[in-house]
Parts: sequence; structure tokens; C-alpha cells
Amino acid sequence: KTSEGIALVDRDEDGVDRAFRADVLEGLRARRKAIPARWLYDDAGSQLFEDITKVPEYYPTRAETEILTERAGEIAAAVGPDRAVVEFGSGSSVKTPLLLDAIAPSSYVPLDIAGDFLRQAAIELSAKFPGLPVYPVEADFMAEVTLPSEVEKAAKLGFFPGSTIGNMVAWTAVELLRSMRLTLQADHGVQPLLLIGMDLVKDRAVLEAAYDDAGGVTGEFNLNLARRINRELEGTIPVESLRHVARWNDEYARVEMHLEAMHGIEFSVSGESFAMAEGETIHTENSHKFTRRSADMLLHAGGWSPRKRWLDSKERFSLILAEA
Ligand code: AVJ
Repeated sequence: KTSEGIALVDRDEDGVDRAFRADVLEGLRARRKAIPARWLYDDAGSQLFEDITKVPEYYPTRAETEILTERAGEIAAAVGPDRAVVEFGSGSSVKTPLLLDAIAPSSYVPLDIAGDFLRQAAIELSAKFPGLPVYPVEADFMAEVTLPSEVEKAAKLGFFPGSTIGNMVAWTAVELLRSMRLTLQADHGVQPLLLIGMDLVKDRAVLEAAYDDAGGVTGEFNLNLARRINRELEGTIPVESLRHVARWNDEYARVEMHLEAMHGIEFSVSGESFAMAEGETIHTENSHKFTRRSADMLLHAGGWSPRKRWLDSKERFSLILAEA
């Protein structure tokens, strides 16, 4: 629900999320089957992602946390005083308090599409930072968002950690960066800043292991999408016949996650029949990796000028401060 009480999730008379069903059916009908990665994150999927951040092979969360901890002073000096921090995506992570501790902002505006999650995170944050005004906004930040009037005049710092930008193809990433710029622009104020996490290109084996951990947590995360389809869309996907695959696509500089059929299978979803041949896959996620230049190029295309960049000690991950 939005603050006006309008539900953001559109459900049919049986309680089925219409957008989820439409995306899944369209994705399964395609010659190359693919389902948008956002559907990986139901409650079970969000919990599994939290678990992924703790497996030894998945370095991005630890690397970004190291930067925010070790370079807090430099980040604060580069950002300057009196900024309202606007975080794109849930603020439930450990990263948010690290940033707020570092820069002591004038207020904090978490933006998220998941309302319950958002309100819970806002309550926990307010408890940790008693003097800090917190204004949660339930919204889909892929389009321009109108911020609460209390922060209208404030200079803004957008925060977009986790290399979530890497889950988008370039066209969508540029659209998002431009929307963020519009959201953060004050009427006639100081230029907004954006602090964005972008994961770096590195050895293929390191990347593939990060998305296919030996403990199988990422596999469970990926397979949960098939389970979710079975749960919510009356699906009959034989989940035991699918296996998790993570592979580096060098042409597109991204790690791809797929669900691969180990032998020929047939199933139905919402009453529609589908088949997969042995070795055929459903593409479920892209995680683009960047070089310094490709990161800067993407930011420029989105209307942002990179000003400062910090890397972790092993130079695996970058946190970039850009100015509109
Ligand atoms: C935090 C959403 C960017 O792509 O690294 C982790 C998601 N997928 N393991 C990423 C994810 C598989 C993650 N994001």
C-alpha cells in the first residue's frame, strides 16, 4: 500500500499477482526462456539472499561493507554536511547504519516497493538513530518519485549499494540513473550526489563461484523461483529436474543465472503447457560487472559525473560518488 492506501501489487480475484503471472507466462513462451530477476525476491527469496551474503564465496557484501567502514572519514569529507540521504531499495542492511554513522545526515528517506519491510526497517533505524528524522516512502523507484515535502529543499545524497545496478541491462540502468537524478534534484538547490556500489570485472572462476557457492545457497535461491511459480501460479514444474547454473558471459560482461533442465520435461503454469528439452534453460538473472571505464561510461550516460571512487583492499568492488 502507498501512504494513500493504494495497493502497489495488483492481484486478481484469486489473489494472484497479475504482473508476476504475466511476466512468467511471457518469459516461458519465449524462444529463449527468461524471467525478470525481481521475482526471485519473495519472502523466502529475500531470506535466501540474506544467507548468500554470508557464504564465503559471495564477496560483494563484505567488500562494500569494508569500504564503508574503512573509508568512512573520506566518504564523509567528500559528501560534505547537511545532506538528506535517499536510499533506493530496502534499508534493512548493515550498510545503511554505516553510511549514516559516517556522514551524519539531516534526514533519511528509505524508498522501497515492499511496504511492510520498509516500515519495519524504518522503525529499527529510528531506534538506532534517535535524533534523525526518517521519512519512509513506498514507491517503485524505476520512475521519478515525489519525495516528502519535509525534504523538498534539502540537498540530497542518493545511496544505491550492492551493485544492484548490475542486475539491469544498460538501457534500463540508464533509465534508472536518470530517474534518480530527477527524484533527487531540488528546485534550485545544490546539485545532488549519488553514492553507488558497482562490482568489478575479475577472474572468471571467482565470479562463477560467487554465484554458485559450494554450500548450494545460491542454487536454492534460484530454484526458489520455480517453487514460487508452483506455489503462486498453480505450476507443476518438476523442480528436482532443474539445476542451478551460474556462468560468466564474457561478451556482455555479466554473470548469468539459469535454471537448466537435466532431461526433457513438460509442465503447466496457470493452465498453460510448456516443455523444456534436456539442457534448455530459463534465464533468471544478470549480474553485470564493470571496469573503471565502463562504470564511468554508464554513470555519464545516466546524467552523473563520477567524482571519487573507493575500492576494497582486494580491489574487487567499487563505491563511486557521482554528481548530477
Ligand atoms: C545484490 C541483487 C546485486 O547480483 O550480486 C546474489 C543478487 N544473485 N547472488 C547480485 C544475487 C545471486 C545480487 N544483487
